[in-house]
Amino acid sequence: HQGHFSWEKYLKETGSQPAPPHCFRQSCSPPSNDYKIGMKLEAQDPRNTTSTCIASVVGLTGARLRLRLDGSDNKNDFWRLVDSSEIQPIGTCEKSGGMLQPPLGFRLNASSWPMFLLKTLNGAEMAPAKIFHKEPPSPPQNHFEMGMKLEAVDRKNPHFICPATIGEVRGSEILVTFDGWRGAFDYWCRYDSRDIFPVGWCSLTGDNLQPPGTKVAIPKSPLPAAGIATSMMRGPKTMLPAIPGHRRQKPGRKKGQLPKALIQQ
Ligand code: MLY
Repeated sequence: HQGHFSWEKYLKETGSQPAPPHCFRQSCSPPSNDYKIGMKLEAQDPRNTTSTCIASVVGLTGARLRLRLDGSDNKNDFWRLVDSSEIQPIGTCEKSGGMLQPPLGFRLNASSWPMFLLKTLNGAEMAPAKIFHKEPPSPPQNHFEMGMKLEAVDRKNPHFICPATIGEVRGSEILVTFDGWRGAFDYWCRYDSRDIFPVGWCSLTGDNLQPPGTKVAIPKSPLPAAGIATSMMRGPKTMLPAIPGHRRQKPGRKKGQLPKALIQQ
């Protein structure tokens, strides 16, 4: 459910533009999610990306799967789009001559892996090949511009997708900033990251879009006729004061001030 957040109203209020869909490495109509809880598949271990592991679907959210590696704990769940290249049907690894690996932090002795694998796959419901989708191609170049709005995964809380703004563009990299939050969740990523989506994505997939935070005032639309008075009232989130190549936030801190990472957001 979308709460009561409306992009239409918010874009008007903030006088901002959504990043056009061709900026993103996402299909123009989101892929269908035909997975079921409990299905098993092969996934790259996010903590050890050279390993292919067995994962179970433990949740479904829009076009994403909440995955847990078999033999791992429940504290390291991760989320993947149904058209991620990091998931594949069971049997794919073996076909290409590879071997399924225990996850990093396998809870049993490494010597019990072959038996564990046998048992975990015995009688398991394997996700059928037809419900996997091909990953969309990367756009040929970075079309993002500072100030454009988007929906982005909060990488510190990856179950959340939130309203965000492009804070800076540098070559193939973009700074994703989270609207209404002070900056602790912001990150740099490539323009073709799978963690960013066009405005309206969550409402198409039925995923839950978080409302903007309330820590930083939402800058009101600078009325064209209002001139200097409104430009002085603008908050730190407007597009004007940002200078390319400069950090939006001061990197240093004063004595006695908590490190940014420790401030409760
Ligand atoms: N610190 C908060 C979580 C904040 C999530 C911020 N995202 C949505 C940008 C908490 O632990 O509740």
